[in-house]
Amino acid sequence: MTNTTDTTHAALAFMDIEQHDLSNEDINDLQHYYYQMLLIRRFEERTSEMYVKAKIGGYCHLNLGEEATIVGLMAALQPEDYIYTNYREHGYIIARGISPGKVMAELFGKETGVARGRGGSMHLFDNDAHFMGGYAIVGGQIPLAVGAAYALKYQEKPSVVVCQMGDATTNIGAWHESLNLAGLYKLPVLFFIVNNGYGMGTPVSSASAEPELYKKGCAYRIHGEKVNGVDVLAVRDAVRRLRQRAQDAGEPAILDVASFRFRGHSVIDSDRYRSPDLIKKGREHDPVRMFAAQLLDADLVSEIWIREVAQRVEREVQEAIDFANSSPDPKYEELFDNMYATPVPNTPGSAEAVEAVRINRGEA
Ligand SMILES: Cc1ncc(C[n+]2csc(CCOP(=O)(O)OP(=O)(O)O)c2C)c(N)n1
Ligand SMILES: [Mg+2]
Repeated sequence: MTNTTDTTHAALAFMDIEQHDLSNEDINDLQHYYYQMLLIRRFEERTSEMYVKAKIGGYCHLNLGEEATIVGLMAALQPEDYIYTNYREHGYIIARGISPGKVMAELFGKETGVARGRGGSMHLFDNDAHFMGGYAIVGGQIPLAVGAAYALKYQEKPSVVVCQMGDATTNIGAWHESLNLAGLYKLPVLFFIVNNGYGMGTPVSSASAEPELYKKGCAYRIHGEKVNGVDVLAVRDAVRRLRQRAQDAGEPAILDVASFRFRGHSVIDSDRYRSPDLIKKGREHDPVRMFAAQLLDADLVSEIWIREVAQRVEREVQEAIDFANSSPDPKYEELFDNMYATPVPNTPGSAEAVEAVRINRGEA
């Protein structure tokens, strides 16, 4: 049987783009998808550069190659919907409309960041945008997303929850417990699996007894589908349909989104477990370039327009970096504020903790 689950050459064939009929599409939407994908691409490329310059500390995972997956998902959501993600989430919050400057500032650990510099790359959050984070513990977001879907159903609100996660996360116990409750209570939640074929260096087929991930809800009677994550319109349409179903019928669903990660797991992974040939062929499935070709073929944009978007994006990402660079660090006197919602006995108070920081910095 052909294995289309790991990122193999066969899986890449599944990522060939369909020829869509674009005549019924709103051209402004299509142009906006292209702009957002390019913005995420350049944001991530520059993020990688900023990491090497030590402007960003800690872990950092990029969305390079997954731009169509992200923009397709976000294009199908409504403002009232809620989004929970894993740690590979920079592009999602940008596609949700948060300014790249606030995101870059968060990566730099600055006070002007989306989590006031306390979260960093893996904990992006914006309450107003219903962007509920950014979780570094694999699968940590899943029970929370299902809980939120339960709350929405209980309150009879019409919105849905998207739980973005990676392929390897389908092997975590919390997913199965969460699927059970989502199936049992018919919760409006969409499990959006970004299937880039690997959990760090481990391919799907070495980690999952059922390598066709969209089937993993069958024990809980949860519907699943697979879609080409390189094709922004295919992702958008699949999410729209499953979102509507979740809203109307309270039917949860799994969407297995075949994607290709252009680089290693994180910025410090040298990606030796994938063959150079596979990486080269995978990068040929470039969602940004392929969408540009579609728009040009259909005469919906010109080469000049493509160049202008590139210039605009270049400028906006540079502005984001400048904003992050010139923003203040959080005050270290406040670093221990907001750690707990309510007072907790035997934890150091802010004053003692600040004193410890002063001693560490040689200021005491
Ligand atoms: C509970 C837990 N176990 C292990 C890790 C280490 N870890 C971080 S990311 C990762 C792989 C997850 O892969 P996947 O779900 O496919 O997401 P991707 O990184 O490919 O987007 C692992 C094992 C962790 N953060 N949390
Ligand atoms: Mg993965």
